[in-house]
Amino acid sequence: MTAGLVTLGSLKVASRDDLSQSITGTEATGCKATACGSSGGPADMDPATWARVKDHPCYSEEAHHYFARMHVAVAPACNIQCNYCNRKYDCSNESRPGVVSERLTPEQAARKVIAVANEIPQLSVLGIAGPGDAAYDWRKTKETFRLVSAQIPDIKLCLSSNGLALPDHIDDLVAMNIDHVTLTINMLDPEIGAKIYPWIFHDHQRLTGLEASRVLHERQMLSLDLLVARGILVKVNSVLIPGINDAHLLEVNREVKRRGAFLHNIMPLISDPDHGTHFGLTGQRGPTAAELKAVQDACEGGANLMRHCRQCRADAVGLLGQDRGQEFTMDLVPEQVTYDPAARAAWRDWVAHEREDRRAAVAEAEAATGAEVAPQEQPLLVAVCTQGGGRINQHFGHASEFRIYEVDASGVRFVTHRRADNYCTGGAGDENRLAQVIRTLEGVPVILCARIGDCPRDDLAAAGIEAIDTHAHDYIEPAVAAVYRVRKAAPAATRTA
Ligand code: CLF
Ligand code: SF4
Repeated sequence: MTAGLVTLGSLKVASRDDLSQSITGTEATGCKATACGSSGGPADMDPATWARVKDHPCYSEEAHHYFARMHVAVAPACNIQCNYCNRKYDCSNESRPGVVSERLTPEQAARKVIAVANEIPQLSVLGIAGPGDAAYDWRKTKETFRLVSAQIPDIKLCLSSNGLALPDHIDDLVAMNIDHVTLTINMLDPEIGAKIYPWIFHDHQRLTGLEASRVLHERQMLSLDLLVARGILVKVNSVLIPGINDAHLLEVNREVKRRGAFLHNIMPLISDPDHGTHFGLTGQRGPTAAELKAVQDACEGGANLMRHCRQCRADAVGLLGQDRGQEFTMDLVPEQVTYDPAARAAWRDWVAHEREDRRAAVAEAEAATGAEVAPQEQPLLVAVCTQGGGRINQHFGHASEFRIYEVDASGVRFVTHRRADNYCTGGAGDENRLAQVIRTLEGVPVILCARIGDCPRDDLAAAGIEAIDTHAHDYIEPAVAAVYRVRKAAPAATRTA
């Protein structure tokens, strides 16, 4: 059965009902969902802020089910060296910041953005995140934004910077209506910074050691203060480096909150000798999933946390977790492209309707729950296969990413995502890949998918993981809550997985 299992990116101009049927596999007749909680939605912030983030996939967890971003790699120059970065490294299968396959001029980038906007109606944000520093390589960043916003005025402009050069461009940022800026802040303490940054280039000088980190810290705090004062939403990214800044990130979280950051995104260090980075070559490891979660959990109550980051390449295209960049390399982008706004307008219209429908389902479900969390109750972890739209709409064998939710009597919360190679290759299952998926799902006893074959279902069950496809095309949170209620009502010994 394949009805409804479409790639979101393949959707073109269509009626609202067509879009609904494409994503859900059902007619637009409302949902059967029952219970859940929510995060990063309109209930969590004032209406004016919600209006600014509701279509930004990184600033709203809810939005990342519906909207896509693209990065254009126009800014290769950088003014600092991070021990986790090597901008020379390229691999089309590698998804992490700084990695790109082709660098673009602003004119090429503008052409590419228009081509993508015509093909991917979910596109809402153009980000510049390297491969160097968008604020240091400012002339190219600014020219790219100017060219694109002249043609697509409603696209959100977003940039990512280490903060060293950003104060020099604050007036430009405001004048250009750049509403979202990410600052990477890994430390407040220069002693810790000296273990992360060997040098910086500032004010025509190369600085090293403690002096470099002291100046970088001061400029990062100045950037944050200026951006907040000028009304720009700031997300702070921090790279979690075990043994260097793990304990320190709680302090960073509290300080960036105090200074007015909107979100804090704590990301795991990606480290591998093959990447040729200092940390990779010296054996500095990244955190385990449990270590990352422990630091994130410790920060609860401080700055709001982003947990759905996918550590995108600097030329990523598509929904978060998707990378369709290879479909839009410059040799595939026509010399002449004309922007057609119809597909994006139809998509927004559909999303507005879908969001209302989903919220109604969530509210109904929450009203039906309302129980207290029992003492000692451990939340149930549930993995979900989805292609977006907030629905369980992907076959198990096609999933290369599992979204992990936790649920208890207080509701359903998105926790993180875990990646593994997809089980099905060319129509057949791969046992080695299934073993990898089982390892990836360690500690997660339930997986929800749109469909699964008997063989992988049995192997998962043997590993203690119940695969459920009876919630195919339902909204995620209500389905997760329904599974929780069933498992709570039926002791494990009486269930057949
Ligand atoms: Fe790009 Fe960053 Fe803007 Fe998003 S990414 S510049 S805020 S549009 Fe998003 Fe990608 Fe994580 Fe960045 S998932 S790496 S947080
Ligand atoms: Fe690399 Fe970004 Fe660090 Fe520059 S600021 S060295 S581009 S990670």
